[in-house]
Amino acid sequence: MPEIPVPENPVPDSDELAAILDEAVRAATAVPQLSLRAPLDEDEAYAVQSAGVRLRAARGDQVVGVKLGFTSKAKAEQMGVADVIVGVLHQSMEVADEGTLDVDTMIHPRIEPEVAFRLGAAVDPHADPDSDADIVAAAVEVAPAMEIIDSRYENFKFSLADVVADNTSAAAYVIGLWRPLAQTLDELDLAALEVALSVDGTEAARGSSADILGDPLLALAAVKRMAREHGLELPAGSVILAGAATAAVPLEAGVTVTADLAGLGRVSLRTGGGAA
Ligand code: OOG
Ligand code: MG
Repeated sequence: MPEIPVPENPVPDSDELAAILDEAVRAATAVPQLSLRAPLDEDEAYAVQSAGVRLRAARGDQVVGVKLGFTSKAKAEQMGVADVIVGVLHQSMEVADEGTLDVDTMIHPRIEPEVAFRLGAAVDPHADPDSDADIVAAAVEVAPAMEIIDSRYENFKFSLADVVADNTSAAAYVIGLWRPLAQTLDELDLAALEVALSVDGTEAARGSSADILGDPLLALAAVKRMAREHGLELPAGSVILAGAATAAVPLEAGVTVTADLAGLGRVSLRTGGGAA
């Protein structure tokens, strides 16, 4: 009797799934949601994310920090997804303040105003798990920021596991002037900054830094917890994006986008690309 052939590896492993998303980035072409081909739980989704981080790192694209997603209601409602998620920022994603981002390298980018922190010292996410005192003390700088997200999925639609696997849609970020955090907290209520996002001078979104977990400083505790749960490191110098303060706005070619976080400062970028 001939042997019945057993299908080889019917469920793709995390490296294979990460390669699909990595290719989608490189080709600037959307792919179907991974969850449509195979069920993906949260741990598997983070395994795909870290396989993708390894692919980038192998190309010399260093990890520079982490970002939170869905820390604001506006974002969670916009995307229909509720839990806070964490992703990884790479060096190649950085755009200089007032710099130019070529949107032709992206699929369907959106932009959102954020608050950024920088760690002056390493934080061990496993040390003192019930306390955030270490990460709050380590966060020495704060800055206005914008994140450019670009889901690798068709129609920017995904499940929670899909978006985690897709490194939380992270695509690019721009950071304004860093300020010392301690001094800033003496002068400003970081939890009550008016946030406005404008495109070519016209307001496109408005919110408050309170929309980020009630207080962007609380993002630090969330980052420590998420790093512990999902195996991320927090070395000195890490950039932390606390999450968007408003819903994200589609990013077109040939515009200037500015985020104004009253009192903290402004940050802007221009977009290149479009039909030449
Ligand atoms: C996921 C990323 C969410 C934020 O700041 O809430 C995020 C997405 O909306 O595609 O970065
Ligand atoms: Mg974001």
